[in-house]
Amino acid sequence: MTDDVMTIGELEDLARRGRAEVLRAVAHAGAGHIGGPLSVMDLLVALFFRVLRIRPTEPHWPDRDRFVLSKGHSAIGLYVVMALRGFFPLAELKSFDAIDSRLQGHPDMTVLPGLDMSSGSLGLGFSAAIGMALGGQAGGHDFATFAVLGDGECNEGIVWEGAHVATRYGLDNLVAIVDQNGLQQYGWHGDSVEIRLPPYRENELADRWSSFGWRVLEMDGHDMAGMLDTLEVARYGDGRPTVVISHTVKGKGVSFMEGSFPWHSQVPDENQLRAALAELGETGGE
Ligand SMILES: Cc1ncc(C[n+]2csc(CCOP(=O)(O)OP(=O)(O)O)c2C)c(N)n1
Repeated sequence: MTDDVMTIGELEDLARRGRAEVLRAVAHAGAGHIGGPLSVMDLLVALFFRVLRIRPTEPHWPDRDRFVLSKGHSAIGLYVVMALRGFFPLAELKSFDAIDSRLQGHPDMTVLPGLDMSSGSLGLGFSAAIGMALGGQAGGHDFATFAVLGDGECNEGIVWEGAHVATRYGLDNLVAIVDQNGLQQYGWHGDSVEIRLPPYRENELADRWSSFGWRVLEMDGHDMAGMLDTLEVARYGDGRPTVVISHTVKGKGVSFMEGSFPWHSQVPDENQLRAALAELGETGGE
């Protein structure tokens, strides 16, 4: 929780600004991911500014809620929100992906305080989150553990091994949130290779998690007010772990990136960056 509770409008504005910072950082580094960080931006703002019990100036505070970005390739989205929240200076975003940076292309907990887990190999971050929730339960701690996964990530077998274990131990202190943006890096193609099919059909993900015994909630991952309501419910379990299916748009916020799988990890050139920033209402330079 922040000390001063921000309004919905202020949170929305932070997400808009966060998207612009993602684009600037990736363009500056000449590498990185865009589609996933943009789809998950509103959620990260909601979590870091309202939902998670954290202290940016005391990142190792033992009672903090644990957070794992299991879809670790969206690291730049997480770094931007952590910087906005005060974990480190915004200026450090310029070092994204440099060899000696704390802000690696995928999160590295050994160099950046505030990260509870390194991630990037899809599925593994979620397993670690389950371990944290188990530790919290065994130690009688009241912190919650949140893990954010991609819908493409849910193609990994280890996700379902974890889903099984979490219900076996009744981990109602665990919240998985699936950023269901309907695209992955490539995935199955439709009538041509330019058309990529969603990793899961409509309702399929919710049914799968439910069949593993999880409580399933759904939300619009771009509706800040609705998200805060849903995440508040998710935080307090009912004996079962909770999954929130967050319906989003890959590349959200920039018309020519939305729903376009090549923008998973494409780097904008100067003109594309200028156009994207203009769409986001950023008048400042690139
Ligand atoms: C085990 C593993 N296999 C493959 C990759 C390469 N990879 C990186 S991102 C990605 C697609 C992930 O899709 P999704 O989880 O839907 O992420 P989003 O659309 O939110 O970016 C893949 C296959 C990886 N990081 N880890």
